Amino acid sequence: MAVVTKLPLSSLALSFHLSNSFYLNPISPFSLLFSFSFSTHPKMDTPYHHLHAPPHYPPLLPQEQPSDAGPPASHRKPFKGFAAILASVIFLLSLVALIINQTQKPLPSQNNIVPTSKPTSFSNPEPRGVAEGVSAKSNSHLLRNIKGSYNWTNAMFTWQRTSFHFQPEKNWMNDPNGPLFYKGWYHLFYQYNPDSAVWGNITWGHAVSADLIHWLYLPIAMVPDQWYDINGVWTGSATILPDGQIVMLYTGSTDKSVQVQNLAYPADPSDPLLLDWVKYPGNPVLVPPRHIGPKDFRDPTTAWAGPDGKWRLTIGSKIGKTGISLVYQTTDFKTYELLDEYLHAVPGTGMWECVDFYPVAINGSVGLDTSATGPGIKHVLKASLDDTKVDHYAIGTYNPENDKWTPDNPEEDVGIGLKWDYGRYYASKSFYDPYKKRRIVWGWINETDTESDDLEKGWASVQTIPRTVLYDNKTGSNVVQWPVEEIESLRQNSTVFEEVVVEPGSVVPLDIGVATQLDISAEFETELLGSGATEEGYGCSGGAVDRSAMGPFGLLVNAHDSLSELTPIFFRSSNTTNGTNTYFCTDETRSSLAPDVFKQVHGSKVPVLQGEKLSMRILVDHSIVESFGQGGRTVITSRIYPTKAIYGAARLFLFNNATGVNVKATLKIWRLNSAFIHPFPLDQI
Ligand code: DQQ
Repeated sequence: MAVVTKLPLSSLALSFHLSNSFYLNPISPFSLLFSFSFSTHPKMDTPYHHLHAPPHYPPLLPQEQPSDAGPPASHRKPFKGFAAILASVIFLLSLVALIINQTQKPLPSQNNIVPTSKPTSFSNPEPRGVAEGVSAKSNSHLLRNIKGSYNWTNAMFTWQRTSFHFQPEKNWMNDPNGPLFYKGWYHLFYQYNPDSAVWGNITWGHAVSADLIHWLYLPIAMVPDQWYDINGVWTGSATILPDGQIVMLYTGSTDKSVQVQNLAYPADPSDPLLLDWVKYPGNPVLVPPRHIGPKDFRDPTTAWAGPDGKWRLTIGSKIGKTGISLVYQTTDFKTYELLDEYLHAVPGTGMWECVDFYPVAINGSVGLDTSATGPGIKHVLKASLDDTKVDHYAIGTYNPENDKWTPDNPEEDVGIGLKWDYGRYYASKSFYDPYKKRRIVWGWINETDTESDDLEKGWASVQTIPRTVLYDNKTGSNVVQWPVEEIESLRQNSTVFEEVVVEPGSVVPLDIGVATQLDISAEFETELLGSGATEEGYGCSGGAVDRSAMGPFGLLVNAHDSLSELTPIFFRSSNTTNGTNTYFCTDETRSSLAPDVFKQVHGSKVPVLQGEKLSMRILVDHSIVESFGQGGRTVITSRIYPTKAIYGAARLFLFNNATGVNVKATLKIWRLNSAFIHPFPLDQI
């Protein structure tokens, strides 16, 4: 077991900590002490030479008000109350000063009113694609109130690029499109602007991989060159017919910006690289039905075969504020019949983009082909909500007789219950991998910086690590997502830390050297120090600094040694009158000193079953952090923009901000190699 020693703080730090601790945690004796790991005794699978006595680290204390995630903390703390009163007084004084100031100026006459000027800090705050009715860079409303911009350096921008995630060499990318496995290659297509780092002129970028990790860029597969897609070759899906033929259906934005569905197929099916694509001369094969808005009809799914042998596919739309999923039947993918009934509809959820619909086995560790039905199978319905830019899903039952799907739990229906990923993630798409008999899902990690910063750095967006998806037969209420096993081929030397005790209010460095490319597997046990009294209402919303008896605790990734920049990934439990609730969260509020990036607290409740230890897996790849709680029941992706915790200055820590538990952490941390992601050497074949 690691030795953890408590030492008194230096006098300056002591007064700071004591005063805050008094307000934050009047009862905990531990808040008066400062703990640090004197020696964390890592066990090394490979030799490791940099173990040294760590410097002192103060506990994490509040700095700024984080944003919303999960239920709000119900306990108002004296410090917060005092701060609120102080803020109100300052506000009232400012108001009085403003009124006095205004009364000294002449009032503008009615026809002399000067329009309020927009904040000038961003050269181009309006995201592209909104006018077209599709998502694009969707954070401008979040950034609207942020003042100031940061002096980014090329070194900072360069560091942000990932080493084992898929991203194009340059320019803008959004949704993953038509993933498939064909003649030994995994194909990924993606929404891509070949001309700029902002959304527009959308084509289908194309890359192939033999293992889903190392990628080779191929020439653009489809460009907007027909009246029916001249405003963009938008999102679509592949269906592989039983005879091996590939059918690609995609949305085209026409010369009049009407959304239609088009058919394309490989020009040479014997080409494993599927380099050339032919657009069906009879396109479009589907136009918006009369009751559907011309800009509310997009993103056809992979088709599945029904018991009558006909193919079905579903397309997202909306009627008023109700998100819907239209169902079409076809035998040849050229002519279609629209069914009267929707696959499903949920009031209040708005436009459904990028619908995904597929079966999952109730008992089993393999994925299912999209057409599988029968006993022992449930169906996942996923919609990307245009209004909120969040991917939601629900598990339910599909009736192939009437092509309707019913959620298992109507209170957790699509768009009002589970999120596919609680972080920065959108427009996901799955496919069945017949080679390894698994279902794999891709998602788009979008940026939270400004468009002008994207233009400056010359690229925008990253795809997640492909994840396998399985029904969670332990809980019966969610899926589990897990990075594809091939990611393990990047693992280099690992360091093991066993049973490191992290006491309340402490931050413990994990001396693994540079911490920018990591695969972290961590388990946590807690030892109650007090009575374990019930506390209602704690979630993720207060972030990593909102202390309560049983949390938060976890890891600080991409953390600077001074703790001026850090990204906590943590659990927070509380004993409520209904049992123990556990939340899995990330807190981006201190991830960057730059003011012009949007930073949020993300997370949700995570099911923890009797006898299970709390566990998390984290993939750190420079500015992307993918976190999997309890075996992937709750997943959170972050795109962060550190300014100091980069290159050799990015470090890893354990922290425990709980006031009433000791935390015992056991970790295995692998350094990950970079993936090989380069243009395909087409001139050599
Ligand atoms: N992105 C595509 C649309 C889709 C949206 C356009 C989702 O087809 O609805 O780039 O991000």
